[in-house]
Amino acid sequence: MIPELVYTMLACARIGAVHCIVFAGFSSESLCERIVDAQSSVLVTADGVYRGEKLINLKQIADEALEKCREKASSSVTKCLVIKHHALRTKSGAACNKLQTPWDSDCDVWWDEVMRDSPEECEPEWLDAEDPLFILHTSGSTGKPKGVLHTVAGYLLYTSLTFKYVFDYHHDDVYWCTADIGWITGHSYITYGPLANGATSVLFEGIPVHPHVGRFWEIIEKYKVTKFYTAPTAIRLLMKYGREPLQKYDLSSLRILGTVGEPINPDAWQWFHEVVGQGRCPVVDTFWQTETGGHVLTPLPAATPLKPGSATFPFFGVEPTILNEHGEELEGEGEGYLVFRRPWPGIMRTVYRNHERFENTYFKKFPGFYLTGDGCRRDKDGYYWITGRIDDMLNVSGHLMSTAEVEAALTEHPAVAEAAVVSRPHEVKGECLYCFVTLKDSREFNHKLVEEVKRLVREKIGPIATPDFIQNAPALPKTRSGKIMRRILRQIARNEKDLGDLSTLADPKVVEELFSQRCEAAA
Ligand code: 7RM
Repeated sequence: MIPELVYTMLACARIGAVHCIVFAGFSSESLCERIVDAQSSVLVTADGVYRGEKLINLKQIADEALEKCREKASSSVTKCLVIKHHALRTKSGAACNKLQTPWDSDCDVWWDEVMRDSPEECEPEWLDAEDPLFILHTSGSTGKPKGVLHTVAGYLLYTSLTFKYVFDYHHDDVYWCTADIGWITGHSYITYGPLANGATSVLFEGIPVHPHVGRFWEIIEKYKVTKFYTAPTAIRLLMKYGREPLQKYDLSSLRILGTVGEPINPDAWQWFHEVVGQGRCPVVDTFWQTETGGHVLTPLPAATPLKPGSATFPFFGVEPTILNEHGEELEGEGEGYLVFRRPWPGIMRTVYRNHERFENTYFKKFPGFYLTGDGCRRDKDGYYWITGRIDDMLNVSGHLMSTAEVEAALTEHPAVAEAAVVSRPHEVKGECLYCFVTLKDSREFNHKLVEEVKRLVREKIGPIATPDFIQNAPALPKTRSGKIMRRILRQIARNEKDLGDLSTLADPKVVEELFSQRCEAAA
Protein backbone atom coordinates (compact mmCIF):
# COMPACT_ATOMS: atom_id res chain seq x y z
CA MET A 1 0.00 0.00 0.00
CA ILE A 2 2.62 2.48 -1.13
CA PRO A 3 2.51 5.15 -3.86
CA GLU A 4 4.86 3.11 -6.06
CA LEU A 5 2.15 0.50 -6.34
CA VAL A 6 -0.21 3.04 -7.87
CA TYR A 7 2.59 4.37 -10.13
CA THR A 8 3.24 0.82 -11.30
CA MET A 9 -0.40 0.21 -12.18
CA LEU A 10 -0.64 3.48 -14.10
CA ALA A 11 2.70 2.86 -15.81
CA CYS A 12 1.45 -0.52 -16.99
CA ALA A 13 -1.72 1.06 -18.30
CA ARG A 14 0.34 3.67 -20.13
CA ILE A 15 2.63 1.24 -21.92
CA GLY A 16 -0.11 -1.31 -22.55
CA ALA A 17 1.22 -3.94 -20.14
CA VAL A 18 -1.31 -6.05 -18.25
CA HIS A 19 -0.92 -5.93 -14.47
CA CYS A 20 -1.78 -8.69 -12.07
CA ILE A 21 -1.52 -7.57 -8.45
CA VAL A 22 -1.05 -10.01 -5.63
CA PHE A 23 -1.94 -9.09 -2.04
CA ALA A 24 1.24 -8.79 0.06
CA GLY A 25 -0.21 -11.07 2.74
CA PHE A 26 -0.21 -14.06 0.40
CA SER A 27 2.27 -16.92 0.73
CA SER A 28 5.02 -17.58 -1.80
CA GLU A 29 2.98 -20.55 -2.98
CA SER A 30 -0.05 -18.39 -3.81
CA LEU A 31 2.18 -15.81 -5.48
CA CYS A 32 3.84 -18.50 -7.60
CA GLU A 33 0.47 -19.89 -8.67
CA ARG A 34 -0.60 -16.45 -9.89
CA ILE A 35 2.68 -15.74 -11.66
CA VAL A 36 2.38 -19.02 -13.53
CA ASP A 37 -1.26 -18.42 -14.41
CA ALA A 38 -0.67 -14.86 -15.61
CA GLN A 39 2.59 -15.82 -17.42
CA SER A 40 4.14 -12.66 -16.01
CA SER A 41 7.44 -11.43 -17.36
CA VAL A 42 8.30 -8.85 -14.69
CA LEU A 43 7.75 -9.01 -10.95
CA VAL A 44 7.61 -5.73 -9.01
CA THR A 45 7.97 -5.90 -5.25
CA ALA A 46 9.50 -4.08 -2.29
CA ASP A 47 12.24 -5.04 0.11
CA GLY A 48 9.97 -5.17 3.12
CA VAL A 49 6.98 -3.69 4.81
CA TYR A 50 5.50 -3.38 8.27
CA ARG A 51 2.08 -4.72 9.02
CA GLY A 52 1.41 -3.30 12.46
CA GLU A 53 4.52 -4.27 14.39
CA LYS A 54 5.35 -7.17 12.16
CA LEU A 55 8.05 -6.75 9.54
CA ILE A 56 7.42 -8.78 6.40
CA ASN A 57 10.36 -9.62 4.19
CA LEU A 58 8.55 -9.22 0.89
CA LYS A 59 11.61 -9.71 -1.29
CA GLN A 60 12.28 -13.06 0.33
CA ILE A 61 8.69 -14.19 -0.28
CA ALA A 62 9.04 -13.03 -3.89
CA ASP A 63 12.27 -15.00 -4.28
CA GLU A 64 10.70 -18.12 -2.83
CA ALA A 65 7.82 -17.74 -5.26
CA LEU A 66 10.18 -17.36 -8.23
CA GLU A 67 12.11 -20.40 -7.06
CA LYS A 68 8.88 -22.40 -6.91
CA CYS A 69 8.01 -21.22 -10.43
CA ARG A 70 11.40 -22.42 -11.65
CA GLU A 71 10.85 -25.81 -10.01
CA LYS A 72 7.64 -26.07 -11.98
CA ALA A 73 9.80 -25.21 -15.00
CA SER A 74 7.41 -22.46 -15.92
CA SER A 75 9.10 -19.30 -14.83
CA SER A 76 8.37 -16.58 -17.31
CA VAL A 77 9.77 -13.85 -15.05
CA THR A 78 13.01 -12.37 -16.33
CA LYS A 79 13.30 -9.29 -14.12
CA CYS A 80 12.41 -8.48 -10.55
CA LEU A 81 12.11 -4.76 -9.83
CA VAL A 82 12.58 -4.00 -6.13
CA ILE A 83 11.35 -0.86 -4.41
CA LYS A 84 13.49 0.29 -1.53
CA HIS A 85 10.68 0.90 0.86
CA HIS A 86 11.65 -0.46 4.22
CA ALA A 87 15.25 0.63 3.90
CA LEU A 88 14.32 4.22 3.00
CA ARG A 89 11.17 4.96 4.90
CA THR A 90 11.56 3.46 8.30
CA LYS A 91 12.90 5.52 11.14
CA SER A 92 16.50 6.39 10.55
CA GLY A 93 19.18 4.10 9.54
CA ALA A 94 20.77 0.76 10.01
CA ALA A 95 19.59 0.02 13.53
CA CYS A 96 16.06 -0.16 12.24
CA ASN A 97 16.91 -1.96 9.04
CA LYS A 98 16.45 -5.46 10.29
CA LEU A 99 16.05 -6.94 6.84
CA GLN A 100 18.45 -9.03 4.88
CA THR A 101 17.42 -8.47 1.27
CA PRO A 102 18.44 -11.48 -0.79
CA TRP A 103 19.80 -10.45 -4.19
CA ASP A 104 20.29 -12.11 -7.56
CA SER A 105 22.15 -9.68 -9.78
CA ASP A 106 21.04 -11.42 -13.00
CA CYS A 107 17.42 -10.87 -12.28
CA ASP A 108 17.00 -8.17 -9.61
CA VAL A 109 17.07 -4.41 -10.16
CA TRP A 110 16.52 -1.62 -7.68
CA TRP A 111 13.62 0.67 -8.62
CA ASP A 112 15.43 3.87 -7.65
CA GLU A 113 18.47 2.99 -9.78
CA VAL A 114 16.37 2.36 -12.89
CA MET A 115 14.30 5.46 -12.25
CA ARG A 116 17.39 7.63 -12.10
CA ASP A 117 18.22 6.82 -15.72
CA SER A 118 14.67 6.85 -17.08
CA PRO A 119 13.38 9.63 -19.34
CA GLU A 120 10.84 12.08 -17.92
CA GLU A 121 8.31 11.40 -20.64
CA CYS A 122 6.75 8.28 -22.01
CA GLU A 123 4.40 8.27 -24.97
CA PRO A 124 1.23 6.32 -24.21
CA GLU A 125 0.55 3.16 -26.12
CA TRP A 126 -2.73 3.50 -28.00
CA LEU A 127 -4.96 0.55 -27.25
CA ASP A 128 -8.22 -0.81 -28.49
CA ALA A 129 -11.18 -0.28 -26.14
CA GLU A 130 -11.38 -4.03 -25.59
CA ASP A 131 -7.67 -4.61 -24.94
CA PRO A 132 -6.91 -6.03 -21.50
CA LEU A 133 -6.08 -3.68 -18.63
CA PHE A 134 -5.49 -6.13 -15.81
CA ILE A 135 -5.95 -9.59 -14.42
CA LEU A 136 -6.95 -10.03 -10.79
CA HIS A 137 -7.34 -13.45 -9.25
CA THR A 138 -10.37 -14.37 -7.24
CA SER A 139 -11.16 -17.62 -5.48
CA GLY A 140 -13.04 -20.21 -7.44
CA SER A 141 -15.06 -23.09 -6.06
CA THR A 142 -12.66 -25.72 -7.40
CA GLY A 143 -9.80 -24.20 -5.42
CA LYS A 144 -7.78 -22.87 -8.36
CA PRO A 145 -8.09 -19.08 -8.45
CA LYS A 146 -9.69 -17.51 -11.50
CA GLY A 147 -7.83 -14.77 -13.35
CA VAL A 148 -10.60 -12.21 -13.83
CA LEU A 149 -9.80 -10.06 -16.86
CA HIS A 150 -10.90 -6.45 -17.25
CA THR A 151 -10.47 -4.27 -20.32
CA VAL A 152 -9.41 -0.65 -20.71
CA ALA A 153 -12.39 1.37 -21.84
CA GLY A 154 -15.38 -0.29 -20.18
CA TYR A 155 -13.68 -0.70 -16.84
CA LEU A 156 -12.38 2.85 -16.71
CA LEU A 157 -15.72 4.30 -17.72
CA TYR A 158 -17.56 2.23 -15.14
CA THR A 159 -15.24 2.83 -12.20
CA SER A 160 -15.01 6.53 -12.91
CA LEU A 161 -18.79 6.93 -13.26
CA THR A 162 -19.71 4.87 -10.19
CA PHE A 163 -17.10 6.72 -8.14
CA LYS A 164 -18.54 10.04 -9.19
CA TYR A 165 -22.18 9.25 -8.43
CA VAL A 166 -21.97 6.78 -5.54
CA PHE A 167 -19.64 9.01 -3.52
CA ASP A 168 -21.16 12.20 -4.93
CA TYR A 169 -17.65 13.38 -5.79
CA HIS A 170 -16.82 17.10 -5.63
CA HIS A 171 -13.45 18.62 -6.44
CA ASP A 172 -12.77 19.70 -2.84
CA ASP A 173 -13.36 16.22 -1.42
CA VAL A 174 -10.75 14.28 0.47
CA TYR A 175 -11.60 10.68 -0.16
CA TRP A 176 -10.33 7.67 1.78
CA CYS A 177 -10.86 4.04 0.91
CA THR A 178 -9.23 1.75 3.47
CA ALA A 179 -9.18 -1.32 1.20
CA ASP A 180 -6.00 -2.99 0.05
CA ILE A 181 -5.05 -2.49 -3.59
CA GLY A 182 -4.48 -6.24 -3.81
CA TRP A 183 -8.26 -6.47 -3.77
CA ILE A 184 -10.62 -5.25 -6.50
CA THR A 185 -11.89 -2.49 -4.22
CA GLY A 186 -8.43 -0.97 -4.22
CA HIS A 187 -8.13 -1.26 -8.00
CA SER A 188 -11.50 0.34 -8.71
CA TYR A 189 -11.88 2.75 -5.80
CA ILE A 190 -8.35 3.73 -4.87
CA THR A 191 -6.59 3.74 -8.20
CA TYR A 192 -8.81 3.97 -11.25
CA GLY A 193 -12.16 5.50 -10.19
CA PRO A 194 -10.84 8.33 -8.00
CA LEU A 195 -7.86 9.19 -10.20
CA ALA A 196 -9.99 9.28 -13.36
CA ASN A 197 -11.98 11.97 -11.54
CA GLY A 198 -8.87 13.81 -10.36
CA ALA A 199 -9.81 13.13 -6.75
CA THR A 200 -7.59 13.74 -3.74
CA SER A 201 -7.18 10.43 -1.91
CA VAL A 202 -5.62 9.17 1.26
CA LEU A 203 -3.47 6.09 0.69
CA PHE A 204 -3.03 4.23 3.96
CA GLU A 205 -0.28 1.74 4.66
CA GLY A 206 -1.13 0.20 7.99
CA ILE A 207 -3.77 -1.49 10.07
CA PRO A 208 -6.73 0.05 11.96
CA VAL A 209 -5.50 -0.77 15.47
CA HIS A 210 -1.84 0.21 15.32
CA PRO A 211 -0.31 2.07 17.08
CA HIS A 212 -3.69 2.65 18.73
CA VAL A 213 -7.33 1.84 18.10
CA GLY A 214 -8.18 5.43 17.18
CA ARG A 215 -5.95 5.35 14.08
CA PHE A 216 -8.76 5.71 11.54
CA TRP A 217 -10.36 8.59 13.42
CA GLU A 218 -7.02 10.30 13.84
CA ILE A 219 -6.41 10.13 10.07
CA ILE A 220 -9.89 11.40 9.27
CA GLU A 221 -9.27 14.42 11.51
CA LYS A 222 -5.73 14.99 10.22
CA TYR A 223 -6.65 15.08 6.53
CA LYS A 224 -10.25 16.31 6.96
CA VAL A 225 -11.59 13.29 5.11
CA THR A 226 -15.01 13.92 3.57
CA LYS A 227 -15.81 10.52 2.02
CA PHE A 228 -14.86 7.39 3.93
CA TYR A 229 -15.16 3.90 2.42
CA THR A 230 -14.43 0.79 4.49
CA ALA A 231 -15.51 -2.79 5.19
CA PRO A 232 -18.04 -4.15 7.70
CA THR A 233 -15.28 -6.25 9.26
CA ALA A 234 -13.30 -3.11 10.11
CA ILE A 235 -16.41 -1.47 11.54
CA ARG A 236 -17.14 -4.50 13.71
CA LEU A 237 -13.56 -4.55 14.91
CA LEU A 238 -13.56 -0.87 15.88
CA MET A 239 -17.02 -1.09 17.44
CA LYS A 240 -15.54 -3.38 20.07
CA TYR A 241 -13.61 -0.46 21.54
CA GLY A 242 -16.69 1.67 22.03
CA ARG A 243 -17.15 5.42 21.47
CA GLU A 244 -14.29 6.60 23.57
CA PRO A 245 -11.50 6.34 20.92
CA LEU A 246 -13.63 8.44 18.53
CA GLN A 247 -14.47 11.17 20.99
CA LYS A 248 -10.90 12.42 20.99
CA TYR A 249 -11.12 13.38 17.31
CA ASP A 250 -13.01 15.84 15.18
CA LEU A 251 -14.94 13.90 12.55
CA SER A 252 -17.05 16.82 11.38
CA SER A 253 -15.44 16.82 7.92
CA LEU A 254 -17.23 13.55 7.05
CA ARG A 255 -20.03 13.78 4.48
CA ILE A 256 -20.58 10.26 3.10
CA LEU A 257 -19.73 6.83 4.48
CA GLY A 258 -19.48 3.66 2.41
CA THR A 259 -19.19 -0.06 3.04
CA VAL A 260 -18.22 -2.98 0.86
CA GLY A 261 -17.25 -6.62 1.01
CA GLU A 262 -19.91 -8.39 2.97
CA PRO A 263 -23.44 -8.00 4.15
CA ILE A 264 -23.39 -5.42 6.94
CA ASN A 265 -25.42 -6.36 9.99
CA PRO A 266 -27.86 -3.62 11.04
CA ASP A 267 -26.01 -3.22 14.37
CA ALA A 268 -22.75 -2.32 12.68
CA TRP A 269 -24.62 -0.12 10.18
CA GLN A 270 -26.25 1.85 13.02
CA TRP A 271 -22.94 2.31 14.78
CA PHE A 272 -21.27 3.50 11.58
CA HIS A 273 -24.12 5.90 10.91
CA GLU A 274 -24.67 7.20 14.46
CA VAL A 275 -21.23 7.10 16.04
CA VAL A 276 -18.86 7.61 13.10
CA GLY A 277 -21.17 9.68 10.91
CA GLN A 278 -22.84 11.41 13.88
CA GLY A 279 -26.16 10.73 12.18
CA ARG A 280 -25.42 13.25 9.42
CA CYS A 281 -23.86 11.09 6.70
CA PRO A 282 -25.63 8.75 4.32
CA VAL A 283 -24.14 5.23 4.33
CA VAL A 284 -23.74 3.72 0.88
CA ASP A 285 -23.73 -0.07 1.17
CA THR A 286 -22.17 -1.02 -2.16
CA PHE A 287 -22.64 -4.56 -3.44
CA TRP A 288 -20.33 -5.70 -6.22
CA GLN A 289 -17.65 -8.27 -7.08
CA THR A 290 -14.23 -8.60 -8.65
CA GLU A 291 -16.15 -9.76 -11.69
CA THR A 292 -18.49 -6.76 -11.87
CA GLY A 293 -15.61 -4.26 -11.92
CA GLY A 294 -17.61 -1.67 -9.99
CA HIS A 295 -20.74 -1.14 -7.89
CA VAL A 296 -23.83 -2.88 -9.20
CA LEU A 297 -26.27 -2.55 -6.30
CA THR A 298 -25.89 0.63 -4.29
CA PRO A 299 -27.76 3.58 -2.91
CA LEU A 300 -27.07 7.04 -4.32
CA PRO A 301 -26.32 9.22 -1.29
CA ALA A 302 -29.14 11.50 -0.17
CA ALA A 303 -31.25 10.37 -3.14
CA THR A 304 -32.02 6.80 -2.05
CA PRO A 305 -33.92 6.33 1.24
CA LEU A 306 -31.73 3.89 3.18
CA LYS A 307 -32.53 0.68 5.01
CA PRO A 308 -29.70 -0.55 7.26
CA GLY A 309 -28.27 -3.76 5.81
CA SER A 310 -29.65 -3.37 2.30
CA ALA A 311 -27.57 -2.48 -0.76
CA THR A 312 -30.88 -1.03 -1.98
CA PHE A 313 -31.15 -0.69 -5.79
CA PRO A 314 -29.18 -1.23 -9.03
CA PHE A 315 -26.79 1.37 -10.42
CA PHE A 316 -27.68 2.97 -13.79
CA GLY A 317 -27.91 0.38 -16.55
CA VAL A 318 -27.76 -2.64 -14.24
CA GLU A 319 -30.74 -5.03 -14.34
CA PRO A 320 -30.84 -7.42 -11.39
CA THR A 321 -33.38 -10.14 -11.03
CA ILE A 322 -33.93 -13.02 -8.61
CA LEU A 323 -34.36 -16.59 -9.83
CA ASN A 324 -35.61 -19.65 -8.04
CA GLU A 325 -33.93 -23.07 -8.28
CA HIS A 326 -35.74 -23.72 -11.59
CA GLY A 327 -34.47 -20.53 -13.13
CA GLU A 328 -37.82 -18.76 -12.97
CA GLU A 329 -37.78 -15.04 -12.30
CA LEU A 330 -39.44 -14.01 -9.05
CA GLU A 331 -41.81 -11.08 -9.09
CA GLY A 332 -42.07 -8.79 -6.08
CA GLU A 333 -41.05 -10.14 -2.68
CA GLY A 334 -38.91 -13.26 -2.66
CA GLU A 335 -35.53 -14.86 -2.13
CA GLY A 336 -33.27 -16.77 -4.49
CA TYR A 337 -30.27 -16.47 -6.80
CA LEU A 338 -29.12 -12.96 -7.62
CA VAL A 339 -28.46 -12.66 -11.36
CA PHE A 340 -28.14 -9.85 -13.89
CA ARG A 341 -30.07 -9.73 -17.10
CA ARG A 342 -27.76 -7.53 -19.20
CA PRO A 343 -24.05 -6.68 -19.19
CA TRP A 344 -22.73 -3.25 -18.16
CA PRO A 345 -19.42 -1.60 -19.19
CA GLY A 346 -17.40 -2.84 -16.20
CA ILE A 347 -18.25 -6.54 -16.36
CA MET A 348 -15.29 -8.93 -16.67
CA ARG A 349 -14.57 -10.19 -20.18
CA THR A 350 -13.12 -13.62 -19.49
CA VAL A 351 -11.20 -15.85 -17.10
CA TYR A 352 -7.67 -15.43 -18.37
CA ARG A 353 -6.65 -18.39 -20.53
CA ASN A 354 -9.83 -20.24 -19.64
CA HIS A 355 -12.83 -18.81 -21.43
CA GLU A 356 -14.69 -22.07 -20.94
CA ARG A 357 -14.47 -21.65 -17.18
CA PHE A 358 -15.85 -18.12 -17.58
CA GLU A 359 -18.88 -19.46 -19.45
CA ASN A 360 -19.40 -22.38 -17.08
CA THR A 361 -19.06 -20.39 -13.88
CA TYR A 362 -21.22 -17.42 -14.72
CA PHE A 363 -23.56 -18.29 -17.58
CA LYS A 364 -24.28 -21.99 -17.59
CA LYS A 365 -26.59 -22.55 -14.62
CA PHE A 366 -29.13 -20.02 -15.89
CA PRO A 367 -28.61 -19.37 -19.62
CA GLY A 368 -29.10 -15.74 -20.53
CA PHE A 369 -28.17 -14.42 -17.07
CA TYR A 370 -24.96 -13.50 -15.27
CA LEU A 371 -24.83 -15.55 -12.03
CA THR A 372 -23.36 -13.71 -9.05
CA GLY A 373 -23.21 -16.73 -6.72
CA ASP A 374 -24.95 -14.71 -4.04
CA GLY A 375 -28.29 -15.29 -2.48
CA CYS A 376 -30.62 -12.31 -2.35
CA ARG A 377 -33.99 -11.26 -0.99
CA ARG A 378 -36.23 -8.54 -2.39
CA ASP A 379 -38.60 -6.94 0.10
CA LYS A 380 -42.04 -5.44 -0.48
CA ASP A 381 -40.53 -2.06 -1.34
CA GLY A 382 -38.25 -3.57 -3.98
CA TYR A 383 -35.06 -3.28 -1.89
CA TYR A 384 -32.38 -5.91 -2.45
CA TRP A 385 -30.81 -7.67 0.56
CA ILE A 386 -27.76 -9.87 -0.06
CA THR A 387 -27.92 -13.03 2.04
CA GLY A 388 -24.41 -14.33 1.33
CA ARG A 389 -22.75 -16.83 -0.97
CA ILE A 390 -24.84 -19.76 -2.02
CA ASP A 391 -21.96 -21.77 -3.39
CA ASP A 392 -19.20 -23.17 -1.20
CA MET A 393 -17.37 -19.95 -0.59
CA LEU A 394 -16.24 -18.41 2.65
CA ASN A 395 -16.06 -14.72 3.39
CA VAL A 396 -13.56 -13.93 6.13
CA SER A 397 -13.14 -10.22 6.85
CA GLY A 398 -14.31 -9.50 3.34
CA HIS A 399 -11.79 -11.88 1.76
CA LEU A 400 -13.43 -14.56 -0.30
CA MET A 401 -12.02 -18.03 -0.33
CA SER A 402 -13.37 -21.38 -1.29
CA THR A 403 -13.76 -24.30 1.06
CA ALA A 404 -11.89 -26.36 -1.51
CA GLU A 405 -8.72 -24.30 -1.34
CA VAL A 406 -8.52 -24.43 2.46
CA GLU A 407 -9.28 -28.14 2.44
CA ALA A 408 -6.55 -28.71 -0.08
CA ALA A 409 -4.05 -27.01 2.25
CA LEU A 410 -5.25 -28.97 5.29
CA THR A 411 -4.87 -32.29 3.59
CA GLU A 412 -1.29 -31.54 2.68
CA HIS A 413 -0.41 -32.29 6.29
CA PRO A 414 0.95 -35.84 6.45
CA ALA A 415 -1.34 -36.79 9.34
CA VAL A 416 -4.54 -35.53 7.71
CA ALA A 417 -6.56 -37.91 5.62
CA GLU A 418 -9.50 -35.74 4.82
CA ALA A 419 -10.77 -32.30 5.68
CA ALA A 420 -13.95 -30.29 5.35
CA VAL A 421 -14.24 -26.58 6.00
CA VAL A 422 -17.32 -24.56 6.78
CA SER A 423 -17.92 -21.08 8.05
CA ARG A 424 -19.14 -20.11 11.48
CA PRO A 425 -20.32 -16.59 12.31
CA HIS A 426 -17.66 -14.41 13.90
CA GLU A 427 -18.24 -11.16 15.71
CA VAL A 428 -15.50 -9.27 13.92
CA LYS A 429 -14.55 -11.20 10.82
CA GLY A 430 -18.14 -11.86 9.75
CA GLU A 431 -17.30 -15.46 9.11
CA CYS A 432 -14.43 -17.59 10.35
CA LEU A 433 -13.11 -21.02 9.43
CA TYR A 434 -14.30 -24.11 11.25
CA CYS A 435 -12.32 -27.11 10.02
CA PHE A 436 -13.08 -30.78 10.42
CA VAL A 437 -10.09 -33.05 9.95
CA THR A 438 -10.03 -36.80 9.73
CA LEU A 439 -6.66 -38.15 10.70
CA LYS A 440 -4.87 -41.02 9.15
CA ASP A 441 -4.96 -44.20 11.20
CA SER A 442 -2.60 -44.30 14.17
CA ARG A 443 -2.18 -40.52 14.15
CA GLU A 444 -3.07 -38.76 17.37
CA PHE A 445 -5.12 -35.56 17.55
CA ASN A 446 -3.41 -33.19 19.96
CA HIS A 447 -2.44 -29.57 20.48
CA LYS A 448 0.82 -29.90 18.59
CA LEU A 449 -0.94 -31.24 15.53
CA VAL A 450 -3.51 -28.44 15.63
CA GLU A 451 -0.70 -25.88 15.67
CA GLU A 452 1.09 -27.60 12.78
CA VAL A 453 -2.04 -27.73 10.69
CA LYS A 454 -2.78 -24.06 11.33
CA ARG A 455 0.74 -23.11 10.36
CA LEU A 456 0.50 -25.12 7.17
CA VAL A 457 -2.66 -23.31 6.06
CA ARG A 458 -1.03 -19.95 6.78
CA GLU A 459 1.96 -20.92 4.68
CA LYS A 460 -0.07 -22.33 1.81
CA ILE A 461 -2.70 -19.63 1.51
CA GLY A 462 -1.84 -16.80 3.87
CA PRO A 463 -2.70 -15.57 7.37
CA ILE A 464 -6.22 -14.61 6.34
CA ALA A 465 -7.07 -18.31 5.97
CA THR A 466 -5.82 -19.33 9.42
CA PRO A 467 -8.38 -21.77 10.86
CA ASP A 468 -10.17 -20.59 14.00
CA PHE A 469 -11.48 -24.02 14.93
CA ILE A 470 -10.07 -27.43 14.20
CA GLN A 471 -12.18 -30.39 15.19
CA ASN A 472 -11.14 -33.99 15.12
CA ALA A 473 -13.58 -35.86 12.88
CA PRO A 474 -13.12 -39.62 12.96
CA ALA A 475 -15.55 -39.63 10.01
CA LEU A 476 -17.36 -37.00 7.94
CA PRO A 477 -21.04 -36.97 7.05
CA LYS A 478 -21.30 -38.04 3.44
CA THR A 479 -23.94 -38.83 0.93
CA ARG A 480 -24.11 -42.25 -0.55
CA SER A 481 -22.32 -40.97 -3.59
CA GLY A 482 -19.49 -39.82 -1.32
CA LYS A 483 -20.13 -36.05 -1.29
CA ILE A 484 -19.40 -34.37 2.01
CA MET A 485 -22.56 -32.75 3.36
CA ARG A 486 -21.30 -29.33 4.34
CA ARG A 487 -24.75 -28.20 5.30
CA ILE A 488 -24.65 -30.60 8.25
CA LEU A 489 -21.12 -29.60 9.20
CA ARG A 490 -22.14 -25.97 9.16
CA GLN A 491 -24.94 -26.79 11.61
CA ILE A 492 -22.55 -28.70 13.86
CA ALA A 493 -20.13 -25.79 13.84
CA ARG A 494 -22.96 -23.45 14.82
CA ASN A 495 -24.45 -25.91 17.34
CA GLU A 496 -27.78 -26.00 15.55
CA LYS A 497 -29.49 -29.17 16.69
CA ASP A 498 -32.39 -29.31 14.27
CA LEU A 499 -30.74 -31.03 11.34
CA GLY A 500 -33.75 -31.71 9.16
CA ASP A 501 -33.61 -34.37 6.51
CA LEU A 502 -30.70 -36.77 6.94
CA SER A 503 -31.96 -39.41 4.56
CA THR A 504 -29.22 -38.96 2.03
CA LEU A 505 -26.56 -39.66 4.66
CA ALA A 506 -24.61 -42.85 4.28
CA ASP A 507 -24.09 -43.24 8.04
CA PRO A 508 -26.20 -41.07 10.39
CA LYS A 509 -24.22 -42.14 13.48
CA VAL A 510 -21.37 -39.92 12.34
CA VAL A 511 -23.38 -36.80 13.11
CA GLU A 512 -23.93 -37.64 16.77
CA GLU A 513 -20.29 -38.32 17.25
CA LEU A 514 -19.28 -34.99 15.70
CA PHE A 515 -21.77 -33.11 17.85
CA SER A 516 -20.37 -34.62 21.01
CA GLN A 517 -16.88 -33.45 20.12
CA ARG A 518 -17.57 -30.01 18.75
CA CYS A 519 -15.22 -27.14 19.63
CA GLU A 520 -16.69 -24.44 21.86
CA ALA A 521 -13.68 -22.18 21.96
CA ALA A 522 -11.27 -21.21 19.21
CA ALA A 523 -8.23 -23.39 18.72
C1 7RM B 1 -16.08 -5.84 -3.91
C2 7RM B 1 -15.83 -7.25 -3.46
C3 7RM B 1 -17.49 -10.38 -3.86
C4 7RM B 1 -18.47 -10.96 -2.86
C5 7RM B 1 -19.90 -10.85 -3.32
C6 7RM B 1 -20.65 -10.88 -1.98
C7 7RM B 1 -19.74 -10.09 -1.06
C8 7RM B 1 -19.44 -7.61 -1.53
C9 7RM B 1 -21.16 -6.76 -0.51
C10 7RM B 1 -21.21 -8.17 -0.39
C11 7RM B 1 -23.18 -8.00 0.77
C12 7RM B 1 -22.21 -5.99 0.07
N1 7RM B 1 -15.41 -8.11 -4.41
N2 7RM B 1 -20.12 -8.66 -1.01
N3 7RM B 1 -20.05 -6.46 -1.22
N4 7RM B 1 -22.22 -8.79 0.26
N5 7RM B 1 -23.20 -6.65 0.70
N6 7RM B 1 -22.24 -4.64 0.02
O1 7RM B 1 -15.99 -7.53 -2.29
O2 7RM B 1 -14.93 -10.33 -5.40
O3 7RM B 1 -13.87 -9.76 -3.29
O4 7RM B 1 -16.19 -10.34 -3.31
O5 7RM B 1 -18.43 -10.22 -1.62
O6 7RM B 1 -20.73 -12.20 -1.51
O7 7RM B 1 -20.23 -11.91 -4.20
S1 7RM B 1 -15.04 -9.67 -4.13
